[in-house]
Amino acid sequence: MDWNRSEQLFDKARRLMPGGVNSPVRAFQAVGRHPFFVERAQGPWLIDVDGNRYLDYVCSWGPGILGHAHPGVIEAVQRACTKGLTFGTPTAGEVELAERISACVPDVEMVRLVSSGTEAVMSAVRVARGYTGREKIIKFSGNYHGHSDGLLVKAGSGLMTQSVPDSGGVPEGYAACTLTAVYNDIESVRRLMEENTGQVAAVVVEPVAANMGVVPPKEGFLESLRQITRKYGVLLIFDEVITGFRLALGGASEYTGVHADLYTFGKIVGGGMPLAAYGGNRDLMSFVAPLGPVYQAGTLSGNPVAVMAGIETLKILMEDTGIYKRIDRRAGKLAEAFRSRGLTVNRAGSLLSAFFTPGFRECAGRVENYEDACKCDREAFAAYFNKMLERGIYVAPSQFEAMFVSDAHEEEWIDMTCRTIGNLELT
Ligand code: KE4
Repeated sequence: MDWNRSEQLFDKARRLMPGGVNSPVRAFQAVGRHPFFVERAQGPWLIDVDGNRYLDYVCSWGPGILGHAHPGVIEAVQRACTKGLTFGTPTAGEVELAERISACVPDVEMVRLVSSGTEAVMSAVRVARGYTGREKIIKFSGNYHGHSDGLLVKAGSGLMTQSVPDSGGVPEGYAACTLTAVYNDIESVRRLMEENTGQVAAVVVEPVAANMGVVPPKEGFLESLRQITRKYGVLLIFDEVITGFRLALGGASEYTGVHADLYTFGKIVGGGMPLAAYGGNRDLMSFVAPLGPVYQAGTLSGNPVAVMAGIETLKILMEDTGIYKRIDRRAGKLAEAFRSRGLTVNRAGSLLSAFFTPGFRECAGRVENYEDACKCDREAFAAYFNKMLERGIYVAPSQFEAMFVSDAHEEEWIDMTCRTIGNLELT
C-alpha cells in the first residue's frame, strides 16, 4: 500500500497539532506507524487520501452502527443544514430526540443533550454530587469516561494506550475525590464504601467495559453493584457512551436487566455528529439548571443539525431492531475466527476484543480486569494490527480499544475477515 499523501499531511499536521491529531489514540503510536488520513467513507469502508480502501472495524470508535454515510442520515443532515446550522433556541428536533431516547431507555424520564461523552459524564457526576451533597466518586481502573479532570484517574482507552493511567495537569484535590475500584471485583467496591461511608456520591461504571479492550461484567457483578449502591445511598451511573443503543436498543439496562440511576450516552445517539446526552428520573434531573441548583450549559448543546442525525439514526434502529441480531451474529463469527487462532476473545453483542494474553501462542488466557489487560503482549498486537491493515482491514490501533461491527458489514466481508484472521501469521 502507498501512503505518500497521508505521510505529507501527517508531516504538516505534526507541526500544527499536538501529535498531528485531534485525539491521541488516532496517532497510531501504540502500533508503531503513522496514521492514514481518510478522504471519505461509505458503508463498512474507509477510503484514505492515497486511495487505499479499508474494511473499518473502528466505526469512528462506535457511532457507526449503521455504517458510514447512511443515505437516510446524510439526507436528514443535508435537509437540516439548509435551514441554518445553529439558533441557540429550543427546536422541535430536540423534543423528538429526547422522546426517542426516553422511549428506548424508560429509566431516562428526562434528558439533557450535550456535545460530547466527556461533557455527558462530567455533568452526570455533577448532578450526583449536587443531589447527594457528597463529594467522592468511585470509578474502576481501566474504565474511561472522557477527559474531565476528576475522571482521568486510572483511566482506560488512550491513557492505557499511552501507559499513562493518570493524566498530567489534574490537581491532587480532584484526584483525591476519585476512588478507584477493580472491575468485576465487588469486594473492592465494598471496601471503598465502608472506608468512605457517607462521602460517596456515585459509582460510575461502563456496564460493559470497552476501554481496556472489551471486558464484560462477570455474572452478578452489576447486580451486586446495584445492591451495594442502594445499601449505602450511593447513585449508580451507567456510562453508556459506547454501550448505549449498541448492545440493544435499550442499551445495557435492557441487555443486562440491571438499572442505574443516571445514564450517559454518546456516539450512536448523535449518529456521528457531536452530540451526547445524560439523563435519569425526574427527581434527579430536576436538579439541573434552570430547574435546580446544578449548573450545566452549552452553546451548541442540542445542535439542530446534530439532532437530526441522532433522530434519523434512532428512527432506523427503532424500526428495525433485527439489526441487533445481525451484528451480534457477525461479531460471533469474528470471535470464533480469533479463538481458532488461540487468542482470548471477550465479546458483548457487536463489541469484541481479541487479546494477546501472555503465552497466547500456546494457550488462551483470561481478561477480566485492568490488571489482566495490562499483561497483554503489545508488540504482538502491533504486529497483528499492521498485518491486518496491509490486508485492507482496519481494527483499532490499540489493544485497549474495542472492535465494532456495523449493519453495513455484510456477511461476505465478515467471511473475508475471518479468512484473513485464519491465515494471518501471528508473531
Ligand atoms: P467523548 O468525549 O470522546 O465523546 O466521549 C468520552 C467517553 C466517555 N465514556 C466512554 C465509555 C467512552 O468510551 C468515551 C470515549 N471513547 C473513546 C474510545 N474508547 C473515544 C476515542 C477517542 O478518545 O478519540
